[in-house]
Amino acid sequence: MTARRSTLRLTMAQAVVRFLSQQRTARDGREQALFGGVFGIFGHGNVAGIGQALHEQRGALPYYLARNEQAMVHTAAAYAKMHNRLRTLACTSSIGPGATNMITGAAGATINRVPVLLLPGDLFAGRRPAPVLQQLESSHSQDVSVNDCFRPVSRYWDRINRPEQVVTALPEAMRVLTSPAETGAVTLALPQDVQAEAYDYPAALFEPRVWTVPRARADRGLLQEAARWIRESRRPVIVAGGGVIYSEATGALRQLVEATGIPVGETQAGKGALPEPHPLATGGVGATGTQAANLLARDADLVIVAGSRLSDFTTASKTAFQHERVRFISINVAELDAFKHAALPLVGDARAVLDELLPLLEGYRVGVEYTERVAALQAAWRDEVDRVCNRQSANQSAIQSAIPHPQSPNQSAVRPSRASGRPELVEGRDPQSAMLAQAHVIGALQDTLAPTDVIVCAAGSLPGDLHKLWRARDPKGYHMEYGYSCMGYEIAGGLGVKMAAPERDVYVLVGDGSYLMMAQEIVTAVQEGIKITIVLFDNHGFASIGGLSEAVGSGGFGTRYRYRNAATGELDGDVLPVDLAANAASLGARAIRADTLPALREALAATAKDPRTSVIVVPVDREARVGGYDSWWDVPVAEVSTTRTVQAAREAWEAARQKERDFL
Ligand SMILES: Cc1ncc(C[n+]2csc(CCOP(=O)(O)OP(=O)(O)O)c2C)c(N)n1
Ligand SMILES: [Mg+2]
Repeated sequence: MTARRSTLRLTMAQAVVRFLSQQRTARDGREQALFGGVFGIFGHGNVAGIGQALHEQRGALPYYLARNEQAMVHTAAAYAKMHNRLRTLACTSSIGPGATNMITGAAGATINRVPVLLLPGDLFAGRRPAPVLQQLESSHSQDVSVNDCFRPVSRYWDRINRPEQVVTALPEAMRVLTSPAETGAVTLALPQDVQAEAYDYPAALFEPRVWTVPRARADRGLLQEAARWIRESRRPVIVAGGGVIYSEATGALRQLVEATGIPVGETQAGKGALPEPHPLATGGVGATGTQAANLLARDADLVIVAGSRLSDFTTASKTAFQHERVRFISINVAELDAFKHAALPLVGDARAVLDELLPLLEGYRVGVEYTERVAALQAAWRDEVDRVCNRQSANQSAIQSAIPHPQSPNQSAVRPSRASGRPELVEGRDPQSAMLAQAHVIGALQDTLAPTDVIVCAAGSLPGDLHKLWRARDPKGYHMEYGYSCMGYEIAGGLGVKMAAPERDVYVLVGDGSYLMMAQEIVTAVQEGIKITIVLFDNHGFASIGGLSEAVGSGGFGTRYRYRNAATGELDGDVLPVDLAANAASLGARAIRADTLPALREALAATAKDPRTSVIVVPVDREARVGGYDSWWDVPVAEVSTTRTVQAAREAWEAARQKERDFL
């Protein structure tokens, strides 16, 4: 007795849109729609397919028009990150350049382990009109398109050559998107002709479906062994990564550290895992970490890693942990991460594992001497931050004398300001008045913003400065994309954050280089009435890479936004006549220029009350940089060179490299 299967006759694109609108995720009994909408830019590769389906099924999923395909993937990734990976956005593009524009965003999402669904259009599966506009031709195969470039940057990749293939492809795509261990970019390449082709789809495909995001538990025996290791340790530290925040394990982490006295250092993605102020919060750890966290890491005999990929920034290129017999315990949903540094692997959800570890540690607490050391380091660091941010007065010289000399060539970020010798830097300003240092602006923002406000950032010198100086007072208040550190993420990401958390105020902190690379999503924010406040740090080029270039002996070559100088042949002429405030205003934002701290505070107060998206342009001194603290980052220096500074940098690099360790 077989009941006739009920079917729906739809185009493949209509089936995709209908299916996506029915997907939900659940964790801890809380359920939500997986997709908050679809971002897109239409072209001939999707307008008649996905575009037609979205139009016909208006109401199923809201559609947002982006300005650049890369940016819309960043927006989706930021939205997903803000939702602790329980929700995301889909992105539709045309074929060819629209599709390949998404590749950078895909790589960013996959590297950061956040879910995004990408639906690039693809060449005709039927092939008759080939070669079509924008087609990549190959003499060895007709089964090639530019969308094959998505393969290495996607956690799941498929090409839908027949309409019925989505019946099996879509559930697989959802499984990967909602898997905490496997998630990243999921790409379904949709040939232009197949998108418009009809098929009798089983109606069951469009039933509401709930994807439970599990809280996997670690092996019981390994948990007990981990508890033994912790009991044996005298100087344990915790490195908290993004996984702690995604799994909503911040409460469990606090309980565990309060019971044991173990201090916490945070990665960029993990900042806010133990919100400040807390007696055991030591701030960022690693290459851009705080002195407190880095000294504790250096001497630790046991490192408990929770939800971190242990990137080179976190491990200071494998120099952060110098105790002769240091061991690692790693709590992670992904085996790939849990086994790094030959760690005792606790493969599981951060919250579930921390919850189960806690009772096994009953009665254990670190020694009094260690607790006192943590407290002393923390207090010293707090003073240092206040000094660097110059909370009392905006006297620039304080910052330069305050910061100890860097430990390595790559951290030689503090050097005397040459502000007095550069009256041309800001037109119309008194050459004697010191230009703001970035750290002062960060201090002013910290003092002004509410704990639940979100700062969004990704590339340049800001991530390092913020990792050190920012006090994250809320687990979702510090949104840093530092897996890919992709210039251009900032504004697009800020849009995604605000869409995910409309109840919070969102502040995008962006350098002039990143801004010039990708500012156009301001228009999308204006179009949608989504308010973000952008603080634009203008230092006429790349302070970060300029500093790095100086550190490797190349003198900041090619990193300044200045005219080519006919006399020298170099880019060391006058500052370019770019008016960033005028640029922002032209895109529809409210634009304010703030040259001083009082002006900045005034601008922040004005924009807080304003429902519009605003850009506050703050000129900052490129040379007034924040230094490194007992840390290092491995950037190899030229082995042979005729330049003296390069030779010196190479020597210093060879010496510093001796500290790198293998953990086997
Ligand atoms: C897409 C992309 N291209 C290049 C880089 C390398 N890079 C890192 S920081 C940086 C300069 C950023 O300049 P800006 O935004 O002005 O920040 P600043 O360094 O001045 O603080 C560059 C080129 C990158 N991270 N991303
Ligand atoms: Mg800059």
